[in-house]
Amino acid sequence: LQPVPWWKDAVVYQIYPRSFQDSNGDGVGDLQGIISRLDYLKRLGVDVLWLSPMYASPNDDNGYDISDYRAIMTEFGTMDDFDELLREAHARGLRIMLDLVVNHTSDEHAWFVESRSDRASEKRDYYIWKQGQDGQPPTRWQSYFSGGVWELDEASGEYYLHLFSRKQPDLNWENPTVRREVYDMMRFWLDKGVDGWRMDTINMLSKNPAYPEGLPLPGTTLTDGQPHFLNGPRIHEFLQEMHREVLAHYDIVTVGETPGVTPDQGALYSGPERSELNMVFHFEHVFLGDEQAERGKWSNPPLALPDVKRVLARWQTGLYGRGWNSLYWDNHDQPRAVSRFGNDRQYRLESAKLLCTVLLFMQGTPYIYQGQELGMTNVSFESIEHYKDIETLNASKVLRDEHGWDDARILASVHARGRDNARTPMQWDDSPHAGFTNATPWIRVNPNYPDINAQAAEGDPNSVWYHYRDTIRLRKTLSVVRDGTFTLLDAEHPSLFCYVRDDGHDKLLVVALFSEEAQSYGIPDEFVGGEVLSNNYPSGEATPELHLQPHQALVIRAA
Ligand code: TEU
Ligand code: CA
Repeated sequence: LQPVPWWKDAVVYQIYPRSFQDSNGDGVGDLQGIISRLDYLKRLGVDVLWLSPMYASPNDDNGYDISDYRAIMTEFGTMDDFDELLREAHARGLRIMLDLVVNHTSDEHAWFVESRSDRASEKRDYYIWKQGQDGQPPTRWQSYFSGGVWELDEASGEYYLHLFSRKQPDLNWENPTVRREVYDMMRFWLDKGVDGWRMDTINMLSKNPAYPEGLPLPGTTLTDGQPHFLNGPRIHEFLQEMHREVLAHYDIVTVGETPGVTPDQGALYSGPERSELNMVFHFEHVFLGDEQAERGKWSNPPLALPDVKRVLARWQTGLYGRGWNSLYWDNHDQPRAVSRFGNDRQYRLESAKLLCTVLLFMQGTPYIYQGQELGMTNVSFESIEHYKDIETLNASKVLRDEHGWDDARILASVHARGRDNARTPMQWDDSPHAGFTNATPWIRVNPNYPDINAQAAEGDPNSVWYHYRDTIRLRKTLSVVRDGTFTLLDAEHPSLFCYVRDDGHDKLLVVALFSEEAQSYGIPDEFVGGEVLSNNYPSGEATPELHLQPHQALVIRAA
């Protein structure tokens, strides 16, 4: 029987360094700021800290455009600061997971500068250069940041590919020298003692070599190229090579960010016998309905709980015994969980705790995003001028200029689904700028920080923070959460999310009411009279008929 790998019992906390804690008064978060908050993270009880990119970058996409993989971003500090952070984290029993961004680099990376300088450059093939035809780009694929994916380089008359911004040219993974450069860079960080990788857009590395045209997208001249660069023909070959060359030689954890995967594909990436990754992030729950919507996520189609339940249940059962799930509601690209899936007005506390319970009792490794443990909410800046995210700024121009949306409609979309919702500064206390900085922050703080901040939370036993701390502790005492089966109950119920975990010895029933209307619910006989292990309300017994309060979530152990 294989020993259980440590990451199956771990809880990961994602830090977006730019917005976590400023230590030197320039309004931008930094590594020394993270070091000053390690004790807070230790108290919360998390095990692994995933740092969003802290490498040298011009910050066109806030660090996801890397200009030197072996240097620290100037704003974040120095390599000595990083070494100190790693040492201080390890001294507290905390592991560090870095962000691997190797589908693309910054256009200011020395490799690209050389590649672009001359068609005969030996680094020309580090990137993807193609001739257009009749003055048109090779394909009309749409970029994730609006516009096309091919940028014309006047000097050579050739186009280079960028699935994201034009300052993020895609690396050419068909080139074995590129792959070797990446593996060397990974060893540089792993030899320092780094404990794992979150792998950015990792299922985009292998493109269909024919670069076929994509399917027309409504309301634009662009096409959907995703079928030709997601989960491409050589992706598993590349990941198995990365595993053989690098990953297999370290006791680390890996999670692939893989938009557009099904559970079956998830099993191919995360199956223990696959020698690829330990788990992946899918996006089916956070992008529900967006693909059918006219303007994608900006149309913000309404969420129906049965659809969310169906997706999560499919991943729980689809990977059971075949792979491993990551569990998340929130990250630096998504709106705040309590605003998207909960009720961030009169039931903010109850629904933030409910989301914690529903997430942490499923099978998989949970990922908590900075501020989620406080029930931080979306922000509603009154003007697009206060937004910083390239995805939002590019999209708002297209929505206005090509689709005629007025400012109010654009702002409503950005308020609901913009990535800056997750990037307003971490709210530490009720001092100016929420204790994030004593300067002007790079992005405005959410004005609700006087009520929602870590200092208030740690001073209030009824806070969301204590529910996260206690639920993390509780989950670790229950091996049924790691090993048990998952069975969804009442799949079609419009407002109740109920599931059972069972490992043959222990059985748990999770009941969560995603509604502000009180509701009754009859529980299976085996749970009647059982111990209530977790409850986000002061009272609630395991009676045959539960009388649930708005956004109440309970965990009952079979008697
Ligand atoms: O995101 C990959 C991705 O698919 C993005 O399009 C994201 O899902 C979308 O913007 C959500 O609206 C990764 C990083 O997480 C993101 O921050 C980067 O901007 C992107 O890759 C490019 O590196
Ligand atoms: Ca700083």
